[in-house]
Amino acid sequence: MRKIMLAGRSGAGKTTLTQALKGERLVYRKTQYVDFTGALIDTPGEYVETKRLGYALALYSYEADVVGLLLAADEPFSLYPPCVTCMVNREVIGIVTKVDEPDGNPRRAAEWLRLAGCKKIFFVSSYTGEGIPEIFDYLKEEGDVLPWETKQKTTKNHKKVKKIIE
Ligand SMILES: Nc1nc2c(ncn2[C@@H]2O[C@H](COP(=O)(O)OP(=O)(O)OP(=O)(O)O)[C@@H](O)[C@H]2O)c(=O)[nH]1
Ligand SMILES: [Mg+2]
Repeated sequence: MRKIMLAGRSGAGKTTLTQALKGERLVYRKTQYVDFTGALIDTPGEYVETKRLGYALALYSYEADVVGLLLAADEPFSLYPPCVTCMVNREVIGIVTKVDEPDGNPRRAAEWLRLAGCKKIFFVSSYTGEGIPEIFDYLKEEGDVLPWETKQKTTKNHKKVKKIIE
């Protein structure tokens, strides 16, 4: 699986998305540091919220193949400057999170991500699992077998996901 670094303001749903991708139980855990474990790089929201730390994010992106900019469907405004994706020389995708939120506006969030420079946008809910397979498909590398591509039982599938991610 290609390595993805997740960035977005605090509460955008980065850590929860990493848990959903790994098939783990969703537990709230404040991210306190840039977490490099496996194919998912989780970052604290403060890096997007603080100008100087934003530059550090651009440096951390060298560790990844893809950068995912997250914006929750219910965020009232975007923190991303126009065309900010040119700050990094990695593919940058937009991920609209919390699409299950009844008061959210996923289309508006997607538009803000497009203005930031994201060409490809995913719509996900870590709560319902919507959009998770599409992210896996996008990050899949030759030789990776995704859980739903086999007929094995769920527990074996979980092990398979862990193997691809870790
Ligand atoms: N409704 C809904 N809530 C979500 C979803 N994903 C995350 N949340 C909630 O949003 C809150 C913040 O989620 P986190 O994943 O911790 O956010 P984060 O981006 O990692 O935040 P920092 O670690 O502070 O940068 C938690 O209360 C989650 O339960 C989702 O898909 N739908
Ligand atoms: Mg977090």
